[in-house]
Amino acid sequence: MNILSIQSWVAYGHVGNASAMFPIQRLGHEVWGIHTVQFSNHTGYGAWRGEVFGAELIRELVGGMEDRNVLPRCDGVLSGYMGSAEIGDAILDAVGRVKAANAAAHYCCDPVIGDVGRGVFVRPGIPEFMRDRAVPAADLITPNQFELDYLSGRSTATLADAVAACDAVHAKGPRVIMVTSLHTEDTPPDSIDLMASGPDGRFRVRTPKLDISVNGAGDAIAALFFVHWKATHSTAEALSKAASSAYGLLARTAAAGSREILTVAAQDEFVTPSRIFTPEKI
Ligand code: PXL
Repeated sequence: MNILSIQSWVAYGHVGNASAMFPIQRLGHEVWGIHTVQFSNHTGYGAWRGEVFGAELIRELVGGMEDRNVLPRCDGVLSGYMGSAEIGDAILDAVGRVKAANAAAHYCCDPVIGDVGRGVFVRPGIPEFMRDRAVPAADLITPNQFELDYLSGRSTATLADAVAACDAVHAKGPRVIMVTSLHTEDTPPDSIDLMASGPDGRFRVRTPKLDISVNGAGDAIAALFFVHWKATHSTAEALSKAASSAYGLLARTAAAGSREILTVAAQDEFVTPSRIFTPEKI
């Protein structure tokens, strides 16, 4: 498989493409990385240096790949943290070009907007861009609970609310939705749920809640879910594999007390997770 991944890059640590690309490669696939920013480190540190790239650079790189006639071999586009709404436009343009070259390609959008604890952490205009432009163009999306609430215009206190919110978002376009970091009245305090909804059903996995605060885990989960879904077209199998690998990655990170996810040290978890979480049909 060849996946075009358009996300941020950090020199130190693992978020954006520096979180998403290696798991895809470790699973044996090619990933073509276009970076939307290059920062010294992730923004969770409160300070960083570097540059947000312009939309024009992204268009140039896609244009250069078009010149090489490689887009017909692109099986999917993955996007994450966008930096600016103009970059979002360039990403949607890339999706259109890839799909024109290969009708079997899919677009997976991780609609990075914010999180329950932090609120919205992207620039003004990005939340609306995700809701009104990117999500309707996507085949798959991977929101966390905060993002699902925003995209659906609902609040999700119960699992039934989350299902209804997914239905509202399916109606806008995406056929497959994976919800991460889901905490409802049905979730025990020591657990965290992930849910996925697709044409083959709705499923939930429950994993132990780990006592860590890291950035970039969602970027790895989205990448894992997308490639496993592409390989199987099974919502349940993609959810199980993504959740199991992500849990293994985070458990290893928690055990080491690391501020950065241990993408490299925990690499075997991407191929053979230590613990397999089986989805329940809901
Ligand atoms: O994980 C999302 C993300 C992506 N890219 C950059 C970030 C973060 C989260 O902190 O800082 C640059």
